Amino acid sequence: MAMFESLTEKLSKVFYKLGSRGKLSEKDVDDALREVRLALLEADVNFKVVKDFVSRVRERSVGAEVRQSLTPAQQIIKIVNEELIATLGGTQSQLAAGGHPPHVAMLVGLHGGGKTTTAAKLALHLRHTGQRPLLVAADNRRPAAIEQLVTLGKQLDMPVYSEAYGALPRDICARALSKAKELATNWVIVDTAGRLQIDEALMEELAALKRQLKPSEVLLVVDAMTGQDAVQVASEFHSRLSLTGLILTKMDGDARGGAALSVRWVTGVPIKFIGIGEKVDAFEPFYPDRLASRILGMGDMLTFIEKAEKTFDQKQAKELEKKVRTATFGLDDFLAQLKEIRKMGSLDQLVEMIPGLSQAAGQLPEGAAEEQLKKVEAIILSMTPEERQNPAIIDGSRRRRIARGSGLTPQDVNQVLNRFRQTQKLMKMGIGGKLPRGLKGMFYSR
Ligand SMILES: Nc1nc2c(ncn2[C@@H]2O[C@H](COP(=O)(O)OP(=O)(O)O)[C@@H](O)[C@H]2O)c(=O)[nH]1
Ligand SMILES: [Mg+2]
Repeated sequence: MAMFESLTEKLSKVFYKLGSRGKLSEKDVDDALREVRLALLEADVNFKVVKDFVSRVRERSVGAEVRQSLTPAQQIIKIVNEELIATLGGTQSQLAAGGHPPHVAMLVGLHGGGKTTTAAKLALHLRHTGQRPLLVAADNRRPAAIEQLVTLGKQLDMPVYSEAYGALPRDICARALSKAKELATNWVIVDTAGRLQIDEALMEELAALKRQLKPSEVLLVVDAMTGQDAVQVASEFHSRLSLTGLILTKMDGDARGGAALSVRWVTGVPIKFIGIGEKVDAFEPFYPDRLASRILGMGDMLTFIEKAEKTFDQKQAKELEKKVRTATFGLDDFLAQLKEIRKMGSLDQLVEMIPGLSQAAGQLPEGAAEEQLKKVEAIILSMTPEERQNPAIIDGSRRRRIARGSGLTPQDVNQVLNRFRQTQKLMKMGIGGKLPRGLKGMFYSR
């Protein structure tokens, strides 16, 4: 989405800078958050939203949320992502079909925001999900408005209820509901009149229609290109009509995106759909998490964070802890852990992302970590199960045999054994932490 390009670029720079550091001081976090704040303001995000957002992220970043499976920079990215999702509404918000059918969705909004186009898009979306919608042309202010909806209906082979220019919206709507029953459609989508600006007469007309139609959805169609104006418009419509949802149109445009990032937080009304083009199929349900990851521009990193947490934090950490406690953690386990890690991707890439390892990795030539891992693996594989479980029995002759078997030297075997013992000791003392740190001990002396 062109809309967030510049914001994404700025945020990426901030995180890149953070990522190049090992440990983060409070000042590092503050500096980064200052830049995040500026980037959001430049993207035209509402200043209150920015203030709230930054303070939530700061609080969590300096708080006690220590996760050993992530680097400090990754932890901040994770927090920013989660708070971005929260700002955008948390979970996906679906259409509500309350009461008996036909369910009514009333589309309201300013002139030119995309109501008529969106009515057709929504009808098509509903049909794709197995519903039977009827479109209603209740915008009686211009003959062209009725004609526009009728034409779209023909294009989509979708029923449209319309009357001659001049009929009153309330009469049109009353007769449209009978028509819906006659056609056995289960949704009625009402395209209402707009104005260039909010005015009292419009609000009264819409409020009266709402009382009459008892819609399960009152959806404000608002142009995301209008920035902070969109937020203002949404607040006013919501205070008069108690909106149930927002549809942001023209998200394909190259505005700065501030409206999209502010409107939910300011109004409390969920964004339900977005329009991403002029064509009738350029329309999607709104997913806060997808937009957040698009804005952050680091889908891969977020996937990694999720995977790493799942792998290390839960299952593995528990098993390891148990083994360490009962002192049965052997080289076999170590090998299994190494293999588990490899499943997640190329080792060099992973090492970059693993806490503690990332700094060390920076000092190594490319491929060195992979090389090291192969050595460790070869050595452990050349041991007997007994040796793996109890490395203390490995004497000089066993060491030479293992070296021959792995094609390496007895010194290499010693190195691996020493580091394993160090790791084991640290783990028993409870300061080695979870696997990634233990792994660090295997590769690099401290
Ligand atoms: N690029 C783009 N154009 C849109 C989108 N939604 C509506 N439009 C255009 O916006 C203009 C106004 O739309 P219309 O449905 O007539 O607005 P209404 O006055 O609120 O009924 C039309 O030219 C539409 O093609 C969208 O998501 N993306
Ligand atoms: Mg219209």
